[in-house]
Parts: sequence; C-alpha cells; structure tokens
Amino acid sequence: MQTLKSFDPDIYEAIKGEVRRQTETLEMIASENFVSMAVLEAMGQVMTNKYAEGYPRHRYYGGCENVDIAEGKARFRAKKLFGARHANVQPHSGSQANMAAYLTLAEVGDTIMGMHLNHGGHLTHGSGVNFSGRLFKVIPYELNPDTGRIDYDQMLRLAREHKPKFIITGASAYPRIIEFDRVREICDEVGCYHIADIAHIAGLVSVGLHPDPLPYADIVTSTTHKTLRGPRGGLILTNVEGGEFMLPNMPKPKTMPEAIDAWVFPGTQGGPLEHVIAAKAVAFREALQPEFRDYQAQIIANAKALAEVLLKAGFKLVTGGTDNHMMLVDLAPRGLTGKAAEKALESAGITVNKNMVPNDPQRPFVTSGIRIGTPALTTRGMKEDEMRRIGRIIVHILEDVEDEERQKRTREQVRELCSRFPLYEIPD
Ligand code: DSN
Repeated sequence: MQTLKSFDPDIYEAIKGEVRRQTETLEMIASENFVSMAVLEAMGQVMTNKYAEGYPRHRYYGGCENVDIAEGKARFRAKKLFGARHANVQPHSGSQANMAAYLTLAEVGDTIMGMHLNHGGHLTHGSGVNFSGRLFKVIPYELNPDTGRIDYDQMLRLAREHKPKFIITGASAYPRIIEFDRVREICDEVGCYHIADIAHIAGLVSVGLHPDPLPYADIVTSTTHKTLRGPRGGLILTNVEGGEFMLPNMPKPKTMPEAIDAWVFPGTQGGPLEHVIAAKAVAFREALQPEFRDYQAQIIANAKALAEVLLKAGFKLVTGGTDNHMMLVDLAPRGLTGKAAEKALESAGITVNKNMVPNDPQRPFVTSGIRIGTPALTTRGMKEDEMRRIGRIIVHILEDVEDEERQKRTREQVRELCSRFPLYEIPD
C-alpha cells in the first residue's frame, strides 16, 4: 500500500489501525468474519472500474468479456454450493437482496410477515424505520416468551388472520435451528410465499449443518460475508423455475428467475460491483472445498464450548444454549445492560455487540443482552480450548464491568492469545 501511504496518509493509517485492531483483538460479533488473502486480492482490483449493467452475455456496455467470466463463475459456483437452479450474485448487500425478493413477490402496500426486530429479526424484515416497514404493511411474529424459540403456532395464527403475501424467515440474533419445513406448511395453508433469509447461517446451510431452506422457500436470500466468509455483499437463490410475474413497464409475464433478475437490475440496482462479484466467486470456490465443512462444524463446536462455560458460571442464555454459530446472553438477571457489557469487553480486547433479548425492557441503544459469535475466531484456527479460556475471560470481565485495571490486564492476555493465531500482516 505504498502509493496510498504517500498520497493519503490519513486513510492509510486508518486502514493500518483496522488491520491491527482485527489482528490483536478477539472478534466475536456473530455476523463478522475474516476473508482470505485470495478474496481480498480479488476485491481490490480493476474490475471496480467496469460498468456492466445487465447480466453475462446480455450487457448494456461493451468490454464485458472478463467480468462475464467472473460473474459466470460466481453464479455457477453459488448454484453448485447450495444445490440451487438459479443464482443472482449482483445484490450489493443482504438488504438489496431482500428488497428485490420482496418486490418480486409482493406489491407495495401488501401485507407481509417477518420476525420482530426486537426478537432477533433483521431491519429489512419489517422494521418501521426501514424500507420494508415503510413500503409494506408488516405483521411481526415473535419468540415464545417461555422458550425463547420461534412461536410457529403464533405465526400460523397471524398468517391465517392477516393473509400475508409472504412470510420471511431468518434472523440476526437467533441461536437455534429454523424449521423451514414447518413454515412451508404454514405458507401452503394460507396460500402465501416463503422467503428464507439465510444471511447468518449460509455457511452452515452450504455444508448441511443447518436444514436446507431451498426445498421449502420460494426465494432464498443471503449475505456473502458472515459464516459464508466471502466479501461484503448479497446473493439470491431459487429453485422455482416457472411462475408468471408481471413487472412494471414489461408487457409479458416473467418466470421466477427472470423476475428476480429484473428486480435486481434494473428494478433496484444499476451497475453491479464486478470486483466484489469476482471475490464472491473466489469465496464460493473456497466454500466448495472439503475443509469448509470442517470449518463450519468447528464454528458450532466452538459456540457450544463457549456456551457451556457461560452457563456453568450462571449466565442466562436465551433458549438455554445454541445450535449454531452464536448465543444471546441475557444480562438482566445480573443487573447489567448490554451497553455496559459491550463497553467493558471492548476495553478488554473482546468485541461483541449489545443486543435486545425477548421482551427486553431496555431501549435498543442500551439493551439487556449481548450477542456472541464464533465464526471469526474459528477462521483464526481457535478451537474448544481457546473458547473455554475466552469464556472464562468474559465471565471475569462481566463480574465487575467497572474494574478498568482488570480490563487493562486482560487486554494483555488477549493480545498474547491473538498472537498465537496470526491473521493479517500489519503494514509498516
Ligand atoms: N447487521 C447484521 C448483523 O449484525 O446481524 C445483519 O445484517
């Protein structure tokens, strides 16, 4: 990065600081991960210069022969990885993927159902401050207050009563298996579509360590940068080949794959980010290697090992444990807020995020919980022993969030632990 260093030292130093932060602290935000050097190289290259509106071999610009190769490979590999008949790799993000999926299946003003944000859903699943809540009439479904698990009976009752156009499943903070088959039954009973947003669990799904949504959902959306460990971006998949979808200003009906593509471009996006698409192709190739299954299995084993330490120390976990890559710690019984816990852990070199727990009395900026995930540390090569040690460190810090000396001493231990699991080289 010598050119950047001499031209723009401020940005160079910020990037260097971020490399140092990622390398020397314990990254436990459940939605984050560390990409490989191959993915980083594919992202930082000249395809960022190229306009390529349209799709491979059907572009509105000349000179697309190389980006066509990258996008073609990305589509082919995404389909192979998930066993899907159609893949669109152009969404710039998970939110964009959801927007295109929603507009494929519903009209503005229609009723839709998604998991309540405060119960672990995502902003785009119907929050009032998001396009989803502003363009559609949203009926949120919730978690069962006794079990902390999705209340499928309530989902069915609400769906019968409100007749939504679709139900979206998937979550940002849900530590258990999502029963896509059960949601399909509900959708079939009331005659609506099912969108599965697998952003958090895409890596687990891709290797069969979480039930596959494709047989049960009309459209599957995802991000590519969480458990899937690719560049920041979105993805849409479907196995539905037929259908008749009318699009504005288009005289003839389209099939499901055609409608999805048309709602991504030109419906909601312009030029695709071909450098990111090239990096998605590389990440999908990595995910198709046999080792990727071992990685995903280790993510889950690590989450279980960490959860066990927290439970033994008397912490309350929403649902009492985890089946996937993350856990939600309810700190209310300890008289702690998520905000205070996040801050204390950050001072000790452990990055997590405050998170609402079911029926949380606190505001979203304070919360009663924290969300902890294992994908990023598993990428570094950490296993159950390290998770148990980190669990003990978390307990120690949360026992007294005011003790700054304790946090400072722990930060040194964290730095030493990180140095045994090298990540990126820190630039000069
Ligand atoms: N905001 C992301 C998360 O942290 O789960 C989801 O997009």
